[in-house]
Amino acid sequence: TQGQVITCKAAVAYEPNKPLVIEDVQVAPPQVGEVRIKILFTALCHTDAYTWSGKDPEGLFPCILGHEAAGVVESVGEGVTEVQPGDHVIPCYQAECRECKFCKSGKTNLCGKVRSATGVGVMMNDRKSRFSVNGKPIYHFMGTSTFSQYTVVHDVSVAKIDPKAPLEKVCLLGCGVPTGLGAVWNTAKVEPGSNVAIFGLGTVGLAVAEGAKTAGATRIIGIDIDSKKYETAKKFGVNEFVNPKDHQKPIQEVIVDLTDGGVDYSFECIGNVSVMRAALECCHKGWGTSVIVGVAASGQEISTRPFQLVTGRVWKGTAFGGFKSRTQVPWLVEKYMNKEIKVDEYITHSMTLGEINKAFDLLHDGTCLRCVLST
Ligand code: NAD
Ligand code: AHE
Ligand code: ZN
Repeated sequence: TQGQVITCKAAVAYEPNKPLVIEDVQVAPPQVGEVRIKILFTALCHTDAYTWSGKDPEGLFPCILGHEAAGVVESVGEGVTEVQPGDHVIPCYQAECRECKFCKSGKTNLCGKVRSATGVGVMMNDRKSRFSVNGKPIYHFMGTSTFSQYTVVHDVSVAKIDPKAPLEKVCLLGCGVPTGLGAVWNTAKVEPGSNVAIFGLGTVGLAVAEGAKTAGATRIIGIDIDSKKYETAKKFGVNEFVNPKDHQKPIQEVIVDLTDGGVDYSFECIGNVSVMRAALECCHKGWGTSVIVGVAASGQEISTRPFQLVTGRVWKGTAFGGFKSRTQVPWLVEKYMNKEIKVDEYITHSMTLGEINKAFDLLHDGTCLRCVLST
């Protein structure tokens, strides 16, 4: 198949919110600096649903969504040196080129090399898509497009992993789990003995809890409007639970009262701007730090009294938990293999690519954390 167009099945999003269509898609060979991957497993993340909803200003249609996956390299384009056919890999929506201003800064995991292309659904080389259906181009998504049996990505967006790792599990290390762990370890840098509040107990919030527990946090307060979330959350380290619906007072006041003035760290893992405000305002005066992890829709804005920051609270955000993707995803895979981090526990459902619309329905059902599709 090397050097040839591959025809395979992919789930195409033609329009916002219209059911995805399983199509025969043509996948062009990888060009210079590109890698064609046979995707074996892909999970669904809330961000896929967000873009599909039409609220993402970077959402383009028709496109192939999906960004949390694992597979095997099928072929590589000219100049690709770090992976070869047969390598087991995880596509990384957050690239790492190790050469750009961002990568060299030592201050961020964001990479500037291919972002201008991945934000508009094309490849860097020729600003074109490698996907088409009957000659009509289909946009890429987040530089990954994993809801497809084959995809083409930039070489700076591929992490080569241990071939012994179970791909049906470690696909989760492409987004949600690292994001939560890294928000705690890299972005907030939670110290032992800290009090932590986590808003939203989906996969990302639970991974924050796991990260906080391993960082030695004492009180790990989970906040969710669905009280059923507490049972599962306990297994990830949440040791107190608050449902905002059980209280008359604003949730930030409830947390401040519970914690003698506020928490040391809070995390917003929902994508709701009024909760982002509450998450900041439940932080302790003088040092409390709030990390925004949730993705909010186009047009949404955050607000608070500047006095909140003047009096020492800190507002931050995180993308992929601050992890350097190509370097650290393989390290996270090793941590999983050594049983130092959970992955299996986040997988509540398994289906096939053909059942993807059913899997999206599940995403809005409180019982689903991650649904893994075999392609
Ligand atoms: P999810 O839908 O599984 O979890 C959200 C949780 O929030 C649910 O348990 C829900 O009951 C709860 N919730 C909803 N409204 C609430 C409210 N007002 N108060 C309290 N709880 C509320 O989603 P997920 O997959 O865990 O993703 C969470 C967010 O993180 C999404 O916005 C996603 O797009 C974003 N995300 C960001 C990054 C990043 O790199 N920054 C990476 C992955 C995901
Ligand atoms: N296109 C969206 C932005 C979405 C967003 O913030 N994405 C996160 C990852 S979410 C993964 O589930 C991210 O990494 N952002 C950094 C980046 O460079 O995109 C919008 O709203 O514009
Ligand atoms: Zn995601």
